Amino acid sequence: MAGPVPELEDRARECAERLCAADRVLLASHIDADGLTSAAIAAQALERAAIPFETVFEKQLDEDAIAAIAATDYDTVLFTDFGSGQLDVIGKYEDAGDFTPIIADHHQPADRDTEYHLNPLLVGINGASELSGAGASYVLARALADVSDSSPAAATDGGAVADPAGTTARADNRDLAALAVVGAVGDMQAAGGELHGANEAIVAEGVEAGVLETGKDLALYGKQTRPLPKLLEYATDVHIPGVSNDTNGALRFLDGLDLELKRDGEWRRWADLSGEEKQTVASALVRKAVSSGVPAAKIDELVGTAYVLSEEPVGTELRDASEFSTLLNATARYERADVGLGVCLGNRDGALERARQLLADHRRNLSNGIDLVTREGTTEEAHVQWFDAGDEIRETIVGIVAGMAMGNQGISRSKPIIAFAAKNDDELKVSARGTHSLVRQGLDLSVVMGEASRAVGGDGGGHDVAAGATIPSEQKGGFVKHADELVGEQLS
Ligand SMILES: [Mn+2]
Repeated sequence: MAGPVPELEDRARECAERLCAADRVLLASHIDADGLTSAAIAAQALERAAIPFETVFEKQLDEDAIAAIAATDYDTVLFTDFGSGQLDVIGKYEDAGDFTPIIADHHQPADRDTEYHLNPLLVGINGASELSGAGASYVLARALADVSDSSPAAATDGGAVADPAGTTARADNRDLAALAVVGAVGDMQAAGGELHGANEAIVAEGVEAGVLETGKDLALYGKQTRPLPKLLEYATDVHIPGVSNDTNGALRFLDGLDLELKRDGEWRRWADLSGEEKQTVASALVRKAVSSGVPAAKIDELVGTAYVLSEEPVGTELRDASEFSTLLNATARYERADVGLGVCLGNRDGALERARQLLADHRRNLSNGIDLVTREGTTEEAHVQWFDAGDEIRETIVGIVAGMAMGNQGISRSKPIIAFAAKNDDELKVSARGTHSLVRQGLDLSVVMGEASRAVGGDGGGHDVAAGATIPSEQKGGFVKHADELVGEQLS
């Protein structure tokens, strides 16, 4: 049976055969939306193949985490959404006979290889935009269904099935494509509005299996769960004057459309609208953008490909890949991987309620953080501005807060913003955010964070527009000075 990504087929089969030969498997995965969906896909595939397993999650697969894994009784360890970049360390334990690693990852491999290694970068597929960790895990899951003989329908080749999402899709694990798409979307691989490359092949399998629907739709976040006015008000990727960030403006815009906005006293949501009603809103929104002078290229971004999980109830986060991944990230950010995994595995009562609570808490934390930064303001240097949140804002969200606060009263968008938060007793977490306009002028925060942190005995990196570092607490002043100089050189 051909898998969704032919280039990875041989590797996937070798990994799957090795898993089938194991008495039991330790499944280790990263804690984020992609890592959680990777684990959920692998867990279901192992279970269906009747391979006993246990799951552990790590925020970072560092030396200590790998040592702890090696110290368990497991002889076979399946790493998902990490492992490739840590092969130098993992390899030492492999050499010592502690365990056999099997890796399904999409990050840059370290300078060492291993026998059971499934990674798009090894076969010329882009791991940042064409296949996620969940995608790699899905490729493995498909191969596992194929090689494991405990799956009764694996011997048939599909054929005529009345219920496409039924037993055949389960038997060959194609139903897991929906989670693979949530992982890819969570890893920002749908940048530009849609998924590409190997991801597209996975989407096609999900559609065929009856678990996914795709189509052009408004590219706003919250189509399933947000009341219509909030959907428009909170959508700020494409700024539409008089609607975005404008409570009354969004209401006035909708009022002018001659649309049934409420039903039974409740605001309707995008997902509740008929095709015709959606068309009415979308056209009016585009007209409003045009008349407000929004550039054509930005207006194009208002429409994108929506990935709908067709088996999930309408009006829930789980039905929209983007909302689903946001929910998972909220569980990950507060180190509740158990909750995120539970949601992925279909726990619709306890886990889903808990995840919603974590997301609500997360939003409140963000909004409190933004209020705090806006109230206290930033310290301006020649080329950067900064603030120290101490332990008032969690280090896991301080970067998002910094980015969202930019442009608020007193917080300039013409200088990058650097945020400090306590990481532990002697280290600070540093998060830096810029704007796309500053990047066009030469800003590269990945270089700034890397060089300035290493100059004071820390380490860091990231992307041009958003980057981070960890530094010794007493080095804050020196770090700011270095960063300010570096940004000055980049923008000169
Ligand atoms: Mn990933």
